[in-house]
Amino acid sequence: MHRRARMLGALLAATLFFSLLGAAVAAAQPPRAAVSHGAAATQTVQVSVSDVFAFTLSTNEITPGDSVTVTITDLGTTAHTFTLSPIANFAFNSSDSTTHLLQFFAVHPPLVNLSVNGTPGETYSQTFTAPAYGEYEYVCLEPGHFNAGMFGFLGSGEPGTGSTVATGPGWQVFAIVGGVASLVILTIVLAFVFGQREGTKHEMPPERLGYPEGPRPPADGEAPTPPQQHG
Ligand SMILES: [Cu+2]
Repeated sequence: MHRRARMLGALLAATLFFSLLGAAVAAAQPPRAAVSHGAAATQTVQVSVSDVFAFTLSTNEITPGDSVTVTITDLGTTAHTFTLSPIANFAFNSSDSTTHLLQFFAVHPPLVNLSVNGTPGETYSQTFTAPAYGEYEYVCLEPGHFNAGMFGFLGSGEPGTGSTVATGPGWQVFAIVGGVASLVILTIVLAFVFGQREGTKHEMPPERLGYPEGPRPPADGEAPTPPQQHG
């Protein structure tokens, strides 16, 4: 029994290990360094939105002058926009209405304005030239979303503040791989445990067969002592 408990413990530890592996590998992904030589450097910023009032970005920093392609992906069924202000170091008032924001952008055309309409998996892209040093606010222009907290800052030449940044471009993939590995190991563990239980049903204790009980196995032992044959 102790040996089984130890094996079970080891397998559960392995399950935990693989669960954490996904997160660890994702965390180990180095942030994509901005290529700063020449004027034609390109960068990508992946933005994901879902059914909550929040943006998740692949990075919160771009390099002034770079050609930046922003891609928005809707992971949920809610319509959103990713609308990037062209004014450096300017923040909307948290009480500003969506109408106020629309009026602002009518006067100051956004650097990026992408919309998703709530179809899971839909993706759109727009390329722009990263502006001068500073922080640029991005907001969602769906009514009420900004006031619900759907905004953040993309930094040009510096990290933006108030951004939710995913650790590495493929972190979802690593999380899925870790999850699948955990399920496989959990299945093996359960099969092992129930297999052992099933096995005990077919073991008839020696005393029930009329044989004298054999010598007790060592306290730590697993293997049953085979009944001794008489006659
Ligand atoms: Cu929104």
